Order: sequence, then C-alpha cells, then structure tokens
Amino acid sequence: MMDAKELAGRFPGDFLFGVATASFQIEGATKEDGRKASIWDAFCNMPGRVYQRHNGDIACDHYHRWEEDLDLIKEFGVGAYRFSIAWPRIIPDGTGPINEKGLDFYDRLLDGLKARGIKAYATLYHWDLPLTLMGDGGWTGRSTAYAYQRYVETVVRRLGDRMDAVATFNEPWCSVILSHLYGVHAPGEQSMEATLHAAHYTNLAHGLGVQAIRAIDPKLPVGIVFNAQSIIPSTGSAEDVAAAKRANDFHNGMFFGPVFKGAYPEELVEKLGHMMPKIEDGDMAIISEKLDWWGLNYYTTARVAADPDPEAVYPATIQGPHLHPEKTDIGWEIDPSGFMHVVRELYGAYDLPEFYITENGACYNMGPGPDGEIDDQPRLDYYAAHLSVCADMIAEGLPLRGYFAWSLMDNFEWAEGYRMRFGLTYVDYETQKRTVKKSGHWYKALAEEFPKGNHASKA
Ligand code: IFM
Repeated sequence: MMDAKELAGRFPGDFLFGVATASFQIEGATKEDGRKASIWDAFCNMPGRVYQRHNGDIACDHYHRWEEDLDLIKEFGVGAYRFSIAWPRIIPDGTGPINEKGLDFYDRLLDGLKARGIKAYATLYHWDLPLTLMGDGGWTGRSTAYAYQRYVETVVRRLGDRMDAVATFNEPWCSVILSHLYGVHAPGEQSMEATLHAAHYTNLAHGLGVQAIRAIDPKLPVGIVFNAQSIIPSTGSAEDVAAAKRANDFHNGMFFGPVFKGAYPEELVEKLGHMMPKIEDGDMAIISEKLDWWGLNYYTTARVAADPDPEAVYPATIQGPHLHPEKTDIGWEIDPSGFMHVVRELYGAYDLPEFYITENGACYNMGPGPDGEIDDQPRLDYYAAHLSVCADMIAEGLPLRGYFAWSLMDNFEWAEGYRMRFGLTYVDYETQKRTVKKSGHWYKALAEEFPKGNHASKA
C-alpha cells in the first residue's frame, strides 16, 4: 500500500487537496423551500431511464444535514470543497422570480465553509436544468444561454464574495453529448442536430457566464470543468489513428476548440456544419474569453477504432478493446497512464491556463464488514496510482494546482441510481449514517499534510 505521507512529499506545500460533490446527487429536498423540478427530476420519473427509478428526492439528505457534512469535510483535513449550486433552487422556473430561500441555503453553506477554514470551489451548473426551460428547448434553445447568464449574475452577486473559485459548467460533454446524442442522461434526446445545438448554446452560456462573473467580481477566479476524453487509437493503423483524431475533435474539440481557440474544429464543421445552429456575430469572442483556470475530471481511457461500416456517420468511430483487464465496479477500465496522456495532449493542443483535477475517483460497491468498517482497498489503490501520476505531472512542469476526490460520500450516480458508489465515505441510505471508508482514512492522511509547514504538530 502506498504510504500517504511519502506521497505527500511529492507535492508542493501549497497544493490544494479537496473533496467534491454536486447538488442533485446529494441534496435531496427537491420540493422544499421553493425549489421546482429540474430535468433530472423528470427523467427519474420516467420508466427505464434511471436504475429502478431511483430519484433525487432524498439522496444524502444534505439539504438538512449540511452542517454534519461540513464537519465531515473538516475531518478529512482537506483545504477545499467543490460543490454545485442548483439553478432550480435559485430561479425555479429558469427565468422569472428569484427564490430567496434557495440563495439562503448556499449562504449558510458558504458561511459554514468559511467558519471551518475550507475554500469554496463552486460549480454553477452540474446538470440540474430547471424543467420549465424545456418549454424553450432546454439547451437546444439559444434563450437558455441568456437565462443561464441571469442565473449566474444572481448567484455571484449574492454569494460570490465567499467563493474562492467558480466554474461555469461541469462536464459539458455529459450535458451535451451523453444527454442529447446517446440519450443516457436527461433530457434523453438522441439526435445529432440537437447535440450540436446544445453544444453551441452551452458554449455560449459559458462565455456569457464568464462575462457576468467578471462584471461583478473581476478578481474571482473563473474556469470550466471538462471530462476531456483520453483517446488512444486501438491500433497503429492509419484508419484507427484518423479515427482517434476525429473522436478527439468531436468529444474534446467541440468544447476546447471554442473555449480556448475561439473556433470549432475544422473537420467537425465540414462534416456537421449543416446541422449546427447559426453562429451569431460575436458568439465565438464571447465563448473564448480568457479563463483563470480549468478543471479536468478523469476516470478512464477510451480506445478508439475506425467504424468499418462505410455508411457510418461522422465521427464514424467504434470502441476498441480495453488494454487493461482491471475495471472498477461500473465497468470502467483503470488506466493511470491515460491520465498523463490526456493532460499532455491538451497542453500540446491548446493554450491552457493552470488547472485542477476537479474529479478523480473510483466506483466500488463494497459495504461494511462484520466490524462495521468498509475495506475498499481497490479504491485506495486507484487513488494512490492516479495521485502518483499527478505528482509526475507537477514534476514535468504542468501547472497543476489542486486535486478533488470524487466523491466526499456515496451519492446518486445519475442513470445508475444509488447502486454505484464513488464515496470516500459510505452512506447508509436507510439511516443516512456516514462512515468513512478505508480509502477515506488514507486520503485524510495525505490531505492533512497540506498546506505544508502549517501544522504545529507536524513540524
Ligand atoms: O458522479 C459523476 C459526477 O456527477 C460527474 N463526473 C463523473 C462522476 C462519476 O460518474
């Protein structure tokens, strides 16, 4: 087992360790204090979408247990907490009246973080779009980008003074491609045209959000969080290498291109431009406002091969066989080398600012043993291997400033419901009891070493 303290020695003293969650996955209280439905509430209620029709009604009951949860975060010895704000609590219909009680909840949360000396890394959108906005097409409608901008203004005006950093979006790939092309996430659409519209209006919303934040508080570090895919050609054949390039353009370039270069990848536009929405004058300049930081969420690698079907639609790729036999309980290949691969590729391709690993972690579903302890050694090993790669990134000169473990605790894993567990803390959903797992104790031993030189007892 990798020694946590030894690993700590490979990180700079001011490196930031944190834990992450997201609103819909932990809060519950979906009908309380003026919150209205999000697209995820509706999706959960539709048969066949979410495992056993699990929903977010109670989740980890964090809306009521937030103080206990902040104490838990403090216990972990981490310097920062990454959480998201639920738009349907703040502006329940997406546009229209502001719900003060929703803002009050995050007011309490932020004050609670400050009181405990924990930095607040807030995400403004982690997929809980107010359901009413589906009436305008949801993310496929341009007006949603402007509704988002007003929501951002509302949040940052009231809460921005206690945020240490803010992200406009979490994983646009999921809220665009997984949700509008593959139909796996809400709203469950399966159309390339819808996907391309959602992509452009999400990108535009990001840029409009950045403008709003900067106008209110130019000193608040603003960024965006991507689950950039680590794409590796299945074989060295020219076909597979070309397929990997197409996959890169489609899955990564669709977002990184506009945000960091002010343009969509050329081949993507050539092949799919006829299905894209009209790009208005000024859109690309808004989208490519310079950012202070960006976040990478990394879990696994994608092996990509050319689709042999001559009729295949762009990007015309298929999944190649896994290289490593080891998988987590959700079936994702474990490949720490893919972590380094994607970061190097992205810094080679784009002019990127400093970054954080805003999510990394593993799904293992073991529960308490006879002694009540949760022995999740494979998760601990996963963390150790990936954190070791983070130390390598720093040694290589990559501007990595912090790392957030996903997740503080087990929670609602979207279409998988509660059956898939990513927590450092076990949640008994019957009693809502939280029990720190073996991996959690290990992560605490690492995190509490930071900031270095700041612990009288460890001098
Ligand atoms: O649970 C999710 C999270 O909401 C976004 N990133 C990936 C995690 C694991 O699937």
